[in-house]
Amino acid sequence: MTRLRMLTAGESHGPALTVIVEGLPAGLCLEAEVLNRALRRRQAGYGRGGRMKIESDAVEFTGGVRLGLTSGAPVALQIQNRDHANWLGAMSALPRDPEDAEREAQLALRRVTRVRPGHADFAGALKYGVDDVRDVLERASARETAARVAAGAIAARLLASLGVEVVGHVVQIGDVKATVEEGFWSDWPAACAALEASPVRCGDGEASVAMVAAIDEAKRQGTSLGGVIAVRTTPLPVGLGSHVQWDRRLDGRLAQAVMSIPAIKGVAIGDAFELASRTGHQAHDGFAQGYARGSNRAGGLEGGMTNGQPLVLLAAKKPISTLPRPLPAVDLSSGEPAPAHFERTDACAVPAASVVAEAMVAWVLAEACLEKFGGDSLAEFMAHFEVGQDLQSRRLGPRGVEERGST
Ligand code: EPS
Repeated sequence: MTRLRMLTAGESHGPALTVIVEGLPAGLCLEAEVLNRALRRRQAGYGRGGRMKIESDAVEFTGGVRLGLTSGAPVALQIQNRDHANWLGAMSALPRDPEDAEREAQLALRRVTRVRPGHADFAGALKYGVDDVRDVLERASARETAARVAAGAIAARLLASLGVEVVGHVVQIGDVKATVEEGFWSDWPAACAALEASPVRCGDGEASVAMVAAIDEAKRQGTSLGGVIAVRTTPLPVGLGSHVQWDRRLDGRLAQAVMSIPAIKGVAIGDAFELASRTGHQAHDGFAQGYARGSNRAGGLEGGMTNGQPLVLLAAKKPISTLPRPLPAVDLSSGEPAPAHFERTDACAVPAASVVAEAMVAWVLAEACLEKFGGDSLAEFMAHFEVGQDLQSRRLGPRGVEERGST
């Protein structure tokens, strides 16, 4: 059993999203406002649709936190769906009542049978044997990622106690590519502030403007845009993950977590696909001076373990498949051709997805840190971390620590 577990529940237009996080040490400071800040960042980003004008995501702790601190018990929280008020009849847990004409009318209004290509609708309806695709789409909706961002913010809190920070940002929307030089990260707080100030969470001001224009154009055309997300951390402790077994390798675990975000179709670590066409001499990060490296092409991972460099992960997000100008599809109730279902959508959710990817990376890293350092209380966890750092420092000597940089 993994040390840290997360379960989410809830439908997009149901009463609330629920999250349970189990395995946290006791004594971790958790304030709702810290999680709410992360939720607001997920709601923002140019290109979001009508739903985000209705919601004002905020958590309510219902277990595991007392007087602002974790107790070691499972942390449970809820995020209300404000839009649920408009879906009371259609999303009620009560059994159908054929005599309730008003509710039957609401159910008919919200019934979906025209499947959206690219979404879970077709496969989900066949797999679960449902006539109303709403049974599938309500849970497949990217609304679920609000729950993950809340859990990720808890993970980030744990990482912060070790001096580790994680941030997600956007490096491409449609065909507009950003240029973010390595020097951008030399001042971490300034870099993060620049990302928050961009309407699309992009570190390249010129590209941000072009991305906004591209989103406007996509909206005009009734279509949507995808893009490329990057997640970056401050230097990580050496040795998170392991080379000894396939399911302990951190690169695989990170890829699984990030690939599980709706619409993410590819994950790359470091220079990844570019490495494929380079020679070995051009692909690896030589020890330039003592333990110092002149580059980070490996993206901070070697042999499935962190190597003390910042983690750099990229993720490709396909355009949202709910389209104002619908794709040709099929009506499952008749088998006849019909345009895909459309209610409303986001022209571009790449900035939001970068916040979700940040949450998932923070989650996997927190899990790996808990695995390596253990501890039932935060004090114990931090003490184990200090001992580990101390042992590694003694092994490398003062020069090694200086050259490798400390976390
Ligand atoms: C989302 C909530 C959804 C969409 C979007 C993401 O709200 P609704 O379905 O009420 O419009 O805005 O999800 C999708 C477009 C999708 O295809 O899943 C959210 O909270 O992020």
